Amino acid sequence: MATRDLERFAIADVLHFEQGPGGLTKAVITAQRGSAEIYLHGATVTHFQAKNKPPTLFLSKTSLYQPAKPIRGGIPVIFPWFGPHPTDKSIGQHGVVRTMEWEVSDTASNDNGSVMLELECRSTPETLKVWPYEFYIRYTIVVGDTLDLLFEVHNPNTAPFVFEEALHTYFNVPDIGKTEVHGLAGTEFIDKVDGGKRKHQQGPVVFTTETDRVYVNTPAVCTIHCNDQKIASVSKQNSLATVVWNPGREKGNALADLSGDQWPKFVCVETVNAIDHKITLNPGNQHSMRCTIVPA
Ligand code: TA6
Repeated sequence: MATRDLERFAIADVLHFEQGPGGLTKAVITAQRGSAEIYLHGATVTHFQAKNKPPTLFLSKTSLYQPAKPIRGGIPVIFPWFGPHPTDKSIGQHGVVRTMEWEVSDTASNDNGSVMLELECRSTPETLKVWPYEFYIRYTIVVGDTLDLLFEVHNPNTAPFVFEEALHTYFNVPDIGKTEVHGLAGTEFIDKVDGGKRKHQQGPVVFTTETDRVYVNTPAVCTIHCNDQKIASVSKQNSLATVVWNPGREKGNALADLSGDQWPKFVCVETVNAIDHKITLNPGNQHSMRCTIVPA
């Protein structure tokens, strides 16, 4: 989106656009109650900090900022498939929209001191080659005491389509070894580091090694704790899967855009519809998934 087209969405003293690393455009929000940065590349929120609180989101120091690569950290957006491509493993994982250039469609400064940025993204000839449906997505980000994310998928085709979606949120934690995720006790999960076996969670999720799990039937609030202190909560609507991920030392350091022993500094707790909870969307309909992140 050309800079001159973006200027009409700027809000004096509250929201402006600037170029970040790699020349990628980002929205910089300094609302009364919180600040944020959002790249149009992938609609990736890379920073959120409520007033008088520490930054909530982890962003890798070695992230790439290149048009073909997702940003490592913050909240990459995943659609229309989660994990490997449904039929062709040679196509990259986690869909197409996390590396697309999104358009700004609206901005607003709200009476309660929060600021709204609305982004949109449509299928292109390139996306149709790897996923044969037209789509339209509107993503509304509200920055205040909390970070509120509304992800709306529309089906403009004449046939239904089936999709997966995720807000792949990386949370800052002081030490993954002392981190716990509460809110999933008693639920079933697919253990991706143990051949996809289905297991049951007992107590909070703790991290002693690589952890990559898809919790199914989990609409409830999750809270992240470290050193017995609450860090943040994640509540959601119309999301039935929760993914919890930390790559551990070996895999973390093997990822060039995460290397340098950064792996103990984050946990992903992701708002998802995938695997058991794929969404079938009829022509002309829309599906909305919402996530609200509340720093402690
Ligand atoms: O959400 C967890 C996960 O699917 C893991 O399996 C891991 O691969 C991670 O996402 C990161 O994927 P990425 O493609 O961003 O390297």
